[in-house]
Amino acid sequence: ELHYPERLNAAAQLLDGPAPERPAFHTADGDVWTYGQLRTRVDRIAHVLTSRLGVVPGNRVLLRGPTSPWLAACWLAVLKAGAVAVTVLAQQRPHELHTMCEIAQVGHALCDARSLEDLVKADVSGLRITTYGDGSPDDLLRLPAPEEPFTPVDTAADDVALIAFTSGTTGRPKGCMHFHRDVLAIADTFSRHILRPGPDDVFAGSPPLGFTFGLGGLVVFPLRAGASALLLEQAGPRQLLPAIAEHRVSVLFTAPTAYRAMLDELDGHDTTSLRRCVSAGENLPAATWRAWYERTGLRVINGIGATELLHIFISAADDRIRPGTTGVPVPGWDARVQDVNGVPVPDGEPGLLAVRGPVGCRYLADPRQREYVRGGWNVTGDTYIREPDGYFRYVARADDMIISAGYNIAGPEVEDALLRHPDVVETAVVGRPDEDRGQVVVAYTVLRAGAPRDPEALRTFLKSELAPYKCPREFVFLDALPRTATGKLQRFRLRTHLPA
Ligand code: 3SK
Repeated sequence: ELHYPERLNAAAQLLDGPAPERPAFHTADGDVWTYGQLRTRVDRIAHVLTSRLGVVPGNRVLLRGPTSPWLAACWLAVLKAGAVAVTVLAQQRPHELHTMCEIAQVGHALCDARSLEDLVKADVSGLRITTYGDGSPDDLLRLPAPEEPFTPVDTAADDVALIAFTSGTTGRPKGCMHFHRDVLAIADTFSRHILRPGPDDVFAGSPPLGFTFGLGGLVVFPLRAGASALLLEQAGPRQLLPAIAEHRVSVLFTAPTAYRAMLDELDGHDTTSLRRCVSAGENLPAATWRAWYERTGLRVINGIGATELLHIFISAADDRIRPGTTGVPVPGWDARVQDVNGVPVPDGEPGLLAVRGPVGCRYLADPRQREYVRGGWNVTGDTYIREPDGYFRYVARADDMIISAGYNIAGPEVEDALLRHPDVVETAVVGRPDEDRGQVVVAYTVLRAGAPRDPEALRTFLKSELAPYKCPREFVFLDALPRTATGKLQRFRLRTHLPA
């Protein structure tokens, strides 16, 4: 069990410790921020926040911009000043920003000058926006501030430190409140036990800092270990591969789609610095795991996390990895599979994943809290099977089960089989309403450039991989699958035939 003191400021904890000359952040163009420089810059921003902008403990401060050391420094400064960081994605549009600011009652925003336009258009009443990065006289980074160290605000361990938004794959966004101790708890559970990082590790990856997957993997975990992170503004597979070689990245965070895309581009790239490859955000098909292992010799660490629970709570490392499963509860976490009434189902049978641990879901003023937290368990909305030896196997999002002619079909199982076909790059398998069968299986598929769009060839291939009732009735070929800003597949768009 984790024990933290009653008074705790997560930012102060993350920043204190490493020698000032040690690297904290690297950028694509070779800039290095040492821990000494990071501390000085964070303290400057905290002084500006409190003495010039009038931010007081508990105020909610929106942070918006592409991934950069400055964005990370702003996040740390907000926490150090006892305020609450409201993290959003650079891609979020005015209407979404307006809603999130309204829900979180945001009064201040620190915004990368390049991401300003949509925030202004969001037209949030009373919002005081301060920009950084354009070098103008009122740039946050040029505003006069005391040069001395900033004394961290004496926050309680269970004061709110951040509000992270999840829209799931549909619906009005929900703001998830997380405490100062939660920030440390994700590092002291998943990172400490699964990644086991040391000060020489270099973290990098694709999730943005506005997504808690990225905030944990690229800021909290490296700093908690006294290690460093490469913060890339552009972090698609094309940028990641050369960056891994150039910066000797050792811990990689990305999603299954990016592992698949990198496999296509791997030739000629040096990945020998990699020690840990983490995949989360959506289910990692066994086919992708095997392909990455065959090409790199690296065993991808799969994980399931949630914005509601801040980071990953089921995973496995090294020899404990079992491809095709997510793993076992991370030390400190407890998980089970239950029915809709909260009664555990026997091992080997599908049911709803329920977890509890050091971080819990706390939606900000949202009645959906009652659906997510039931009887002390966080019910994530995923269908899982617990194997008799305790491994958790993903089946589908709870609402992604396809029921066709009385058969229960898990879309991801069909997807996994399709991904074993050499021409298939990506696929999403959903149910379409059908008068006779209830639903029929439809496979939305992205093929390798130049591959023939031949449903019969795929059907023939699948017949050797799956029971016939699971084989898609229909194939729809797309250039790309519809995804949310955090990269999650929007199955509802496919189910309801909404355009990408
Ligand atoms: O998949 C997610 O939603 C997630 C959220 C937070 C941290 C990690 C992950 C994978």
